[in-house]
Order: sequence, then C-alpha cells, then structure tokens
Amino acid sequence: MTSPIRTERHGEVLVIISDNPPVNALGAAVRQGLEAAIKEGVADASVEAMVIRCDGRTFFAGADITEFGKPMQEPALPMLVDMIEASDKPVVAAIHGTALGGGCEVALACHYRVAAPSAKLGTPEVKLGLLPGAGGTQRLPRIAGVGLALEMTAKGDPIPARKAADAGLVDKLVGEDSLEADAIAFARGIKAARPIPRASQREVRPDPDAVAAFTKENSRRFRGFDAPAANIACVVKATELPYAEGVQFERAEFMRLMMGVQSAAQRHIFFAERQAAKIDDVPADTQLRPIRHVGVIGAGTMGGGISMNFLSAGIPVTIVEMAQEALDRGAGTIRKNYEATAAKGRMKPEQVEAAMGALIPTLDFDALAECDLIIEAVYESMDVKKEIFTRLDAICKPGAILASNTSYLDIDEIAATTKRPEDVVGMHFFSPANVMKLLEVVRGARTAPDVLATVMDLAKKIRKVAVVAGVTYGFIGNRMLMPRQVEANKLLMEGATPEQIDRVHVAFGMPMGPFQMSDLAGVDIGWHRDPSRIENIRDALAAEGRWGQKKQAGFYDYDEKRQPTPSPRVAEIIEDFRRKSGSTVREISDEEIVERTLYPMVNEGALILEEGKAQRASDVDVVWIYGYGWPVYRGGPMFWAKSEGYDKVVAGLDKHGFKVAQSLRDGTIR
Ligand code: 3H9
Repeated sequence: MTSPIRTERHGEVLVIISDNPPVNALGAAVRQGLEAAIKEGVADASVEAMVIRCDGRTFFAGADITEFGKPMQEPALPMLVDMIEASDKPVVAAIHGTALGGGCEVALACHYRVAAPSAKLGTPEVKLGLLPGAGGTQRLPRIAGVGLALEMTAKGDPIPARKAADAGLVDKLVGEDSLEADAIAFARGIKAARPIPRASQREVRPDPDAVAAFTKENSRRFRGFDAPAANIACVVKATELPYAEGVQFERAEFMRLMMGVQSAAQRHIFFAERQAAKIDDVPADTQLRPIRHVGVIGAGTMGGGISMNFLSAGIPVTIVEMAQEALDRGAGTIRKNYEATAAKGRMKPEQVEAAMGALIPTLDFDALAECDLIIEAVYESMDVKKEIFTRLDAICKPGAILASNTSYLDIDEIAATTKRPEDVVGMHFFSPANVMKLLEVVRGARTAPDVLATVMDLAKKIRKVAVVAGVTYGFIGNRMLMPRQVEANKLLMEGATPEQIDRVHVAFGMPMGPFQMSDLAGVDIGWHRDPSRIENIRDALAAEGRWGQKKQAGFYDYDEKRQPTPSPRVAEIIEDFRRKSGSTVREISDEEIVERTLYPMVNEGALILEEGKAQRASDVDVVWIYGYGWPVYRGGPMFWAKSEGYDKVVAGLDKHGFKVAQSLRDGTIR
C-alpha cells in the first residue's frame, strides 16, 4: 500500500505532504509516514528546515476516530508529536482548512505555524467526550494563555486563523492561494534561528480567577458532561506542573474519558449524524433537482422560522398568507428575529437586509407557480392540507417538490390528492424552526428517490441534520413522545407530581420534563376547545385557561420572568381527578418514573424500527438528540438502552406490564 505521506525537496527545505482524504485524519499510515519523513529530514544533512502541509480540503482534522477502542498501532500520536517537537531542525506547520484535535496538536508541536486566512484551528475533542490527548492541553495554554486554552478545549469551538494569530498560536498569516510557497519562504527565514522555540519548554502562570470565572460562566452548558471538567483540570495542570508531568496527567484523563460511556455515546452520535444523511436504497450520485426558489405557505411561527432557514442560506423565499395582517406580522417577526441576531453581533446589518431582500411576501397563491420547492406550514387539519395540495397540483410547474410540514398526518393521503404523488414529501421542522437542527424527511409510499435525495442535500445546505422517517402517526420523534405522555399522566393519577416527573427528566439530562414541555408548547394544543368536556387533567387545565407559559399558568404558575413554581391549583385539580377515579395514591420512586416514561420510548423506537419506519437505530438517536434535546452524553434512547443493557430495559417494561417489542426482547435492534 502506498503511504499517504510523501516528501518533496525545495532546496534546503523538506516539504512533508499528507494526502489522506477526505479530512487527512491521523490514522496509523499517516503517523508512520510522518515519523519516517521527520527522521529523513533530521538525518539528511542538506535539510535545514521542514514544512508539514496537507493536500485536499484540510490540514489534519484530528486523530482517526474510527481507530478508537481498537489496539493502537505505533507510533501513537503523543509520541509522534513529541518527536516532531524534539527535531533539531525547525519544523513549520502550513495550515489550511481546519486544523482540529490531533491535527491542531501536530501544529502545536511544530516550532512555527503559518496559516491561510480562511483556516481554523480547534480542539473539538470535548464534543466527543474527550480532551486533546497528544499534549494539546499542555502546549495550548503555554502558547495561547489559560483563557483561550480553556475556551478552545472545554467548549471545543474552532477559532479563525486571524484570532489564532492575535493569540500567538499562528506566527504568520500567508496568502490564501500561496500557502506552500509562503511556508517555504517562511521556513527559509527562520532556518538558522536558535534556540528553536518549543512550546513544551515555555511556562504559563496559574490564573485561578480566570478558571473559576470560566467554570461558573459555563456551568449550564457543561451540566451532566464529564469531559469539560477534565479539560479544565488538564489546562490547570499546565500552569502547575512541568510539561513531562502535565502530559502524564493528560494521558491518564484521556484514557479515563475514552473508556467511559459518555465518550462512546458522543462518538456514536458523531457517526450517527453523518450516517443519517445516507438513504439505503438511494444511490449517493442520484441526480438532484435544482432548488433556486422556495415557496412557503403560512407566515405563522412555523412558516416564518422555515423561511428563515432558506433566506439565511441565500435562497429566495415566496411566503403566502390569506390576510394582509397575518402576512405583515409574519414578515415583521422574521425581520425582528434577524435584527435580534444582528444586535448580538452574530449577523451584519447588510446580511439582515440581504436576507429580507430575498423574502417575497404575497397574498397571491399563484405566485408559487414558479417555485422549485413549496413547503406547506399551516395548522394540522387534513382537510385544509388536502385543499392546499390540490391547489398546488393545479398551479405548480412540473418537477416542483411539494412538501408538507405536518407533524403527524399521513403524507400518502395528502399526496393522493395530487396527480404527482412522487413529488410529494414531508419536511417536518421542529420549533423554533430557524434554531432547531432536526429535520424529519418523511418518505411517502410513492416519493421519488430524487425528491428524497434533493431534500436531504438541501437540508445540509440549510445546516439541518436530516433523518428519513416513514409514514406513521407522529413519525419518529412525536410517535415516541406519545407513550411517554400517557405514562406521565398515569403517574400523576397514582401519586407523582408534575414537579417530580419533570425533575427526574431534568436530572437525566433532558432540557425539560414532559409537563414543562406542555407548558412551553401550549397546554391547549390539540385541545377540543369545549370547556364543558373535561375528561382528563389536561382538559381541566385548558378549560380554566391554564394554557401554559403564554398565560403564565399551566401545570406550573409562572412569574413575569417565566420562572415556574408548583401550582396549588393544579395540585387540587390532580387530587380531584384521583378522588373521582378512585385511584390509590402511593409514593412513586424516581426509578419507577424512569422505567415507565423512558423505557416505553425505547420500546416505541424498537417498534418503529421493526415496522421499517426508521432506517436504523442510530437515526432514532439523532432525532432525539437534535429534535428534543436528549442528552448527547447518553447517545440517544436506543444507544442508552444498549449501554444500560437491553435485559434491564426489558425487565423494567415487563415489571410494569408493557407489551415489549420483539427486537428489544431478543436484543436484535439495528
Ligand atoms: C482527536 O484528535 C484525539 C487526539 O486529541 C488525541 C489522540 C491520542 N476520523 O464531517 P464530514 C469522516 S479526536 C475519522 O461529513 P465536513 C466523516 O465521518 C478527533 N473520520 O465533512 C465523514 O465520513 P463519511 C478530533 C473522520 O466537510 C467524512 O470524514 N477531531 C474524522 O462537513 C467527511 O466528514 C474532530 O473531532 C476523523 N477525525 O466537515 C474533527 N473526521 O463520508 C471531526 C471526519 O464516511 N471532524 N471523518 O460519512 C469534523 O469536525 C468534520 O469532519 C470536518 C469536515 C470539520 C473536519
């Protein structure tokens, strides 16, 4: 097998080049090649300096994650980077694309770093439940200071080359298109400079105030995760210990995290997210339909949020409403949202104007005739949706994709009202649609493969994580929500309180529990609107106008700042229902809440897979991570069930009398 590493001589400079697509991950062959090339440079008396650069779209984007958990082949990355740093001839990293993780650590071990202005540097290991384990936590603070090292390691977001240059992480920004030539010229300039600057030999002073402030500031973000604290601890060690001892600490922490379930879960999600984009029976090279102009029907919260995704990606949107007032309100909300983003400095005023300039609000339904994709986002009524699709069928150009944002309804029934069911697909966005990353792409019985492929590709362009779902009530996410809600309501009748059930869910790592979620979404959603018909606790709340946060009263009472407190009135309502139904009230344990609200979700996920309504278990996990805030360190419901042990989950379900999915009982979930 040919090595992914080659060398080229440019006079006294040896250029070491990696060519390991797609992202130059530092797999065994790359490490072996780099080791050999550095040795070659050190041994050759005519070499005075070395440059390391990568072919393709990026500098090394990290260790090869697929090797984790397998026996490590020599040389291990920590050894390799130490060897690079120990070279008695200066080594220059020439960075383009993203120098991430182990890639950033290779750059930190080099004596100098030059970068293209568009490059980014980062240590995203924390997002995989890890820390930079090849000296990164020890070299980074020594070069860039404690503050930036904490930001980069514990949060994991990459920084632009310019910021890296300001912090001393990059010695020189070079030409965007002349990286190699400029790096060679730079190497010539420093080839004789002595002493050779070695990051590990530098010192960095402790800064306990900065560490305390950073930890406090990010406590919410880090809640439940093991890796951020480990990253912080390593950076602190860099200020207290000599390099050799600091890396030992780093190594031990890295191994501890690597063996833990959190990192396994986070690595699972890294690959699950990428896998979700692939459709088993649709070839990757399927010819896509061009989407140059999108139409959205409905300028409410959902329609507005959906439109923003496309506007932000530079795709014009025609948005249609029935009344001028609703149209103006919708367009106004979109502008307000963009302006709020601009006020936070995350958008330039001219970008706001460019996005708004690409929005065409209209009352004329026929204006959708020339759109390439039309997304219906009106309220959940099959009759209304059928009428809309009949009209779309009559006016839309041939080949246009007709999508519904329905959260529950049967796409096939909607498609059947048209003469082109192959062009009909579900695009289920999650609220707020401009923020939430998940898109469920609902594949109807007759949806054409190129329609699916086009929508999946488009999802990537608008920075969504798309998952294919089959036609089933509630698709993947909402269908799994239903058994949870049913059990949560039963638990109330048996003695649990909304506070207890929500607390268990939050302690598990969910952003909120089932009743907090009801209050946020609106207790009145799906309500029959007849205050005299009170069949359950929810009806009783809705009848009293306790519609949730918007009314400052739902399952909880809310103050003006939307802070919840347990509601005595709700306790009364629950008590009243318990009495009327004659249910025996008992103490409910937190464990029972987990078994009865979370295990049934896993069970439903297994049924969805058995019925072929999701392609793979990891897709179900992606839905829950990106659509509902399932804690990523638990890897999604299906990964969680596996890591807990299917036997334990089955036993819990059996104990409470649930009908258990066969694949869960057999442990054959895929
Ligand atoms: C680390 O470095 C540990 C060290 O500190 C210590 C060691 C001792 N390995 O994302 P894309 C695959 S931990 C293996 O779609 P983009 C990916 O699965 C690592 N494979 O492209 C996909 O495969 P497929 C720290 C990897 O342009 C394909 O490449 N580094 C790796 O949207 C294309 O990926 C990170 O965490 C990898 N490291 O984004 C960086 N990276 O086509 C992780 C990617 O079969 N990577 N693949 O589905 C990224 O963030 C993005 O891939 C990147 C490109 C921004 C680079």
